[in-house]
Amino acid sequence: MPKTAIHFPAGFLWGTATASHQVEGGNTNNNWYQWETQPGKIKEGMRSGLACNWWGGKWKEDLDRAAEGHQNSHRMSIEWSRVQPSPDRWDEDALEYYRQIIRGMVDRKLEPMVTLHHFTDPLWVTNLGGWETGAVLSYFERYVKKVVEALKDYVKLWVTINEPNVYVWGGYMGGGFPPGKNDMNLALQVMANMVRGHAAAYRTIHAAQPDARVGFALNYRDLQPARPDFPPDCWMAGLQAKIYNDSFAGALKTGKLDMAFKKISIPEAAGTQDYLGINYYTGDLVKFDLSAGGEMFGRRSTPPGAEMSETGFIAKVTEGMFRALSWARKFGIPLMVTENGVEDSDDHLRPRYLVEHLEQVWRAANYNFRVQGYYHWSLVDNFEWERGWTQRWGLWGLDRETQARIRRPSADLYAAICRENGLTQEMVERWAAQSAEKLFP
Ligand code: IFM
Repeated sequence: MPKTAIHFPAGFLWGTATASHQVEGGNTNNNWYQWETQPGKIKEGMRSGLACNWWGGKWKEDLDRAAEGHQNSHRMSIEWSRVQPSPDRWDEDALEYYRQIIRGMVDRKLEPMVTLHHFTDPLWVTNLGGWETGAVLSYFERYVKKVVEALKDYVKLWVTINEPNVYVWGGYMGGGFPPGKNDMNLALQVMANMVRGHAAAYRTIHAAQPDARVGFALNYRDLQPARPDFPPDCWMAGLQAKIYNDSFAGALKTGKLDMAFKKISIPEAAGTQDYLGINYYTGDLVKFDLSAGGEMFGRRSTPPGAEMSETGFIAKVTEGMFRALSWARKFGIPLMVTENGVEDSDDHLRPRYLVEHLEQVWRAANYNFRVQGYYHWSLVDNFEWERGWTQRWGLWGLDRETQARIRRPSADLYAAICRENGLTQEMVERWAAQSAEKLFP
């Protein structure tokens, strides 16, 4: 029987994604460093420490791996606390080092996608009240201006804020992120300030670089009713999706932040995204339950039968990727999968997770959804926030003692996919045999 293949549109961006605090090492001037020093905040008392030692130069060999793996883009983030260690000081050396890293990407033919805020705030920002007050906005705007002026010769693709919904849920609704508060009103304030911060960043970037492409990265969760023919489950799933998935992106379209219980008008945010970044990992079923007040009366659970990741953090819900991209069409702008991946130290699941999610992206592209790129999380194992080093997300493993990188089979599979700009039947049979029948029936 002749073998077959599926292909992505010409010019599709293939990359991996990383973030400053997770890979650089030695970040001691931000809210996460402070969080790590407090007992009980990070699993097993783990610390980011040297991380993947990118600040010590290891980015070079990791970017070599990305380029040798036929990727044509890389998503990284800038650490605000390095660039502006105190409100009145810019660290030009740090900026120059970021310029070097980004030039390193360009030299390796990796188009840089740069995130300006990925969960971490400088400690001085935290001490000013973080994103809880409007005071942060003018500082953020100045930081963005400084970075864009320094990097605009090399960077066109910008992500203003990574996963504002996770920052808010994690930090203000008991999710294990700093500042560890549980306060709905503060959560709303922070979300609104992040919308304002995004809007200010959008305008600042475009003023400095008119042809920039600016978006943010949304953590999209596929929230489905547990009993699709039971209206209360449908309402609860819809309500949770409205708040978690729709609110931020909606505000950037309409200028209104709609958090279901409260609507905040932010007119300056309307029309401030050139593309929508989607970080898609997993989904939940939502069941109406009067005893689940903490979950807004919609108890979330793992879809029955879904394959679970190593530590039970991710349920493999591949159709959720298609649903995410389908949902995103309503914004009428191009789409990027800015993150997707799974924690899996022995790579027993990652190859299947990867090919099956990519098939969903391919389906979307074939229905002419405007999806333009895919970034796998992540290039190499890195510091996974409150879960420390207990989860391994890399195409490459990391030995933290020696800083050696360990090639996982998925690194070879992803390289073959990027080179082909698609998936061939041979590839899937070789690296993800269990998915072969499903993808190529
Ligand atoms: O590691 C994180 C990343 O920082 C943000 N998105 C999800 C990833 C995996 O949990």
